[in-house]
Amino acid sequence: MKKIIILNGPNLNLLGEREKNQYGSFTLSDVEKNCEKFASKNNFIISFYQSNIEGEIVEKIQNSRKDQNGLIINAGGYTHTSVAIHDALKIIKFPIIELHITNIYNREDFRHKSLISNVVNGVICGFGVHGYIMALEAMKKYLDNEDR
Ligand code: CA2
Repeated sequence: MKKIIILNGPNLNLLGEREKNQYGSFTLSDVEKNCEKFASKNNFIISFYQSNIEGEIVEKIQNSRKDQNGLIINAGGYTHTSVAIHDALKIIKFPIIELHITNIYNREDFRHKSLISNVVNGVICGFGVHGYIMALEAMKKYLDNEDR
């Protein structure tokens, strides 16, 4: 069975607790349950990880390189600042999907630049937490076709 890791960056542990008009009222644990449902229907093994610490995310990406088949990342605020996460993603040989709950292009200017978009296969943003399922569907397509 194919293994997919879903990484979430800073502050996403608070999803559903505040800024509900922007991010919706689902919690990260609701999102995880939904992803688990999709995974079991589609014969994937998924693992879910959240950290507020840049270095921990870098280590998780590095450690995934030998035992995963796909990686989905919502790097949160680090999307716009982290050369270290960019560099870690660059070493990955399997498909990577960048994901954002909100449309980062209709928000503040500082969110318009992603430092990771140029080292991923595709980007999903602006579809709320449904984006996580969209990313899994996209990943399924990549893995079925054995692309990259
Ligand atoms: O839209 C996204 O998914 C973001 O990656 C979320 C980041 C933001 O810095 C990016 O520009 C876009 C922020 C995560 C904050 O997460 C919270 C959500 C709801 C409640 C509290 C925190």
